[in-house]
Amino acid sequence: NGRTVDIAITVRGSDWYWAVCAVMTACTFVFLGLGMTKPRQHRVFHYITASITMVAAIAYFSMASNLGWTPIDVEFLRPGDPEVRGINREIFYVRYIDWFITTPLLLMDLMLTAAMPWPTILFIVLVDEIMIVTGLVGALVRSSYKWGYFAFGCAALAYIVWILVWEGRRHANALGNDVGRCFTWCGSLTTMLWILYPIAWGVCEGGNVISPDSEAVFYGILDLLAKPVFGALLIWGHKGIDPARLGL
Ligand code: RET
Repeated sequence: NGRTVDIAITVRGSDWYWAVCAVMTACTFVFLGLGMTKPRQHRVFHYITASITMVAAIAYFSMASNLGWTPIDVEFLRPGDPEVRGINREIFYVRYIDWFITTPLLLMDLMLTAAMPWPTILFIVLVDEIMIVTGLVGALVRSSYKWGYFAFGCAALAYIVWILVWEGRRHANALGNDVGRCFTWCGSLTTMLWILYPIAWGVCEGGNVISPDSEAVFYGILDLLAKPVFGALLIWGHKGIDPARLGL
């Protein structure tokens, strides 16, 4: 008669997921609509940014519908004791599918703004994908090896932050005041927010310190700032900038 302890099946949490889904959907249409007012050659950043909120809208649709998650054992009360199987937590793997698509696009927004060389763009996207995949694998691993994956992910993030705050800023400032200002605003927002994601992971998927309802709020606020608010700031910042100046 093994006993399984289930925790935190969200009820009210779903409303919040629907609300974020609605915001992401609305922003997708706004970003695309703003793009339609411009000639095709001037729509690069509208298309990239709208794709980001579009993917997020679908991910939030999944989570609001209580899909895209799997139960993972996070605590063993008495390891090896067949009487107690442990405590499991709902791990939303759909977040990582979202991030795998959207974080490279967010970096493309920033790297293209700074007119970075293609080899750097390619490499930062690859490192970003490593960061997301290590986060996913770490979230699914039951043992404390999960923190090994977490460490690899943090190393990847450190590289990304270094490229953004050092190389990126230098490149953007060389392109003029307007480009420099746009990159500094959007790059700083990104740097501050992205550092909070591993902290959220540590107290949710990693350490199981806060409940899945709190996780929904934590990641939700981060996602709203990192996608729609970031996107609005970026598109606004590009208002007076001719993409031809960035080699686009
Ligand atoms: C993980 C865990 C492994 C270590 C690190 C992580 C960082 C994740 C980040 C995610 C950013 C997501 C964004 C989503 C858009 O809305 C995978 C949590 C460093 C930085 C910007």
